[in-house]
Amino acid sequence: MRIAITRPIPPTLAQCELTHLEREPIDVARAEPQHARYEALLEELGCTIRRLPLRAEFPDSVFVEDAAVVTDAVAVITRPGAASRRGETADVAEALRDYRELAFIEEPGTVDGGDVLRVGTRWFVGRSARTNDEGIRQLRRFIPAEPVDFRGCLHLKSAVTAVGDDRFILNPEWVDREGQTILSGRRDGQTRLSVLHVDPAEPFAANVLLLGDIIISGLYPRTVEQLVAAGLDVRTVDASELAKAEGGVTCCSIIV
Ligand code: CIR
Repeated sequence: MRIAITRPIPPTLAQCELTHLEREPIDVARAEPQHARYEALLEELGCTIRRLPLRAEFPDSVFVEDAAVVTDAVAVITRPGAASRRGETADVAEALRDYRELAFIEEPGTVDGGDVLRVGTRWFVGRSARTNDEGIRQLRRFIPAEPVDFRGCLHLKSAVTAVGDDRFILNPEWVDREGQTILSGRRDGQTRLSVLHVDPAEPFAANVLLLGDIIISGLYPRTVEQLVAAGLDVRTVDASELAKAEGGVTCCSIIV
């Protein structure tokens, strides 16, 4: 049985951090039922939802993924790169204590969970404005994550996520050839991973959540077609309001 840790959307969501997007109005009344349907889909795919308390003082707190990275052995509680988000980790740590030993990223290290990717047995960490070299050094004490550079988007998982144990989906505009070589395992004789590309008209479509089926935002129909054509089972959710806060489908849960 898997646990999915989630958190309600705060009424302050419109004051969220934004890096690559222009601020546009966010309709919290519309975001709430979208989030509820996302939780319902996680339940349908076998998860028990553990909902953390609503925290209006943290506008980005619905994006729980950034506060922790969970492996089979440990839960690494992050130190988020955005100062406004650092207080989000306390509730997440409290909940994860029930399932895993805890480890902590400490100052001056910063890591956002959105930068840490698992594909099968391999782990990657994106070097970003949120995840610094010291954070990566600390993370690697617990998780043998291979550093990957990217550009043009907030988190590594905005650019690439797993669609199977040996396959990932990528926006090639945001991860250069060197990064793609690391991901595919061609450099170190690692387990070879194969790659699908997002449709070029849907740059944000690489953020999918693999839970047996693949969960993807309904905003990306062309990429959905490609995933289906590749023989994958795909479930779409309406995540339009959270996308305006620079969040995708992986960000709203921590799967244990
Ligand atoms: C932020 O900038 O931190 C939030 N507005 C969005 C975080 C999305 N999280 C994720 O991709 N893991």
